[in-house]
Amino acid sequence: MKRFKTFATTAIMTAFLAVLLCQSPAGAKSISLNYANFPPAPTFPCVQMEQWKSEVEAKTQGKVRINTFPGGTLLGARDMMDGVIAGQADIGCLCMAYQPGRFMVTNAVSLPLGIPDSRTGSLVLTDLFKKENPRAFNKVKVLALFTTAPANIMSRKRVATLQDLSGMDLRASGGAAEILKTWGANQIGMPMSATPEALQKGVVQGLFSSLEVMKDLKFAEECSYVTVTNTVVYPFAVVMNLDRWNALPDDVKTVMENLSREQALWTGIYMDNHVKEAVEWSKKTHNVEFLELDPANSQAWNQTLLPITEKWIEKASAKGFDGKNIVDTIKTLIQKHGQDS
Ligand code: DTR
Repeated sequence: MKRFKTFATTAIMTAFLAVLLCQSPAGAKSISLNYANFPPAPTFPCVQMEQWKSEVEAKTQGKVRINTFPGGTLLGARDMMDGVIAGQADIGCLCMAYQPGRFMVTNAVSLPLGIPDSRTGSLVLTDLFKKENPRAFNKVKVLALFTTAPANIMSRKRVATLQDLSGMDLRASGGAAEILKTWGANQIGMPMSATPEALQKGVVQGLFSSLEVMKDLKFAEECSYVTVTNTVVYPFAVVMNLDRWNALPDDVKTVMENLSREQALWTGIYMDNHVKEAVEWSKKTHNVEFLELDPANSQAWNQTLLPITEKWIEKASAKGFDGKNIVDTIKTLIQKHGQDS
């Protein structure tokens, strides 16, 4: 009997503890949200996801739990937006460059307009979104926006001139893809998550992206050369299923909304520092050569890009957007945020 009593007491205590653990200090049940991401865990979209998770869990004092799914385990790169809309994941991180026509306004930050770093890009994108409130996001709640650092050419062969680039199979998406095409490369589109295999199998000879992947995805093992062009950034969005968002208590919504700008800034600064680290690591560990274009050459490369923005304005206007106004807004925001670092 005594034994039974001890057993019963232990069982009751355990059940009580379990209930306590599922409750916030305020007594409400904990809310569990699934967050999908497409690239592998060490890459920056996943690093920012873990940062956001810790911030939300800390700021809601355990009322919200975020379950993270890196590496496309819940949703893949191109399924992200529709998967979140359909509720397959509560939250998802997407690279808008993988669906260029779908995210016309926000993808305008990947025009060659001179965004110097990820910090500036992330703030420009955040403010552009606030001003334009693009209809492409009507079916989701946007939790955060950020961009990569500017793209550079990572390749197996040395690229010093536009002739070297001519016909070379290189991987890029969205705005960056337009640039590679203009420079005469044979641009091949695919998400970053598919690139390691494509490089290993020789499907592509390199890529055009931000340089932190030299370390995070070990591209320095394949690409012995980097041509520094610092051309365009890739924009990202973190979106949430609208029904799940609407069902959140107001205090949780406030925590998430207040985090939006902070997250853009955190990610931008993390990315810029991490690119520097990856460059040093690539030089030291894999002896990668970094080629800086001389000023005359660099001007020639940039000159070829001038029509891209004009063409984009025409295309956007044909689709009913005020293309010129969007470009002017981005330029003003670059000035604003490029200075306040
Ligand atoms: N530049 C885009 C986005 C990108 C840059 N670094 C990473 C790391 C993991 C996923 C995507 C990205 C691209 O090249 O796809």
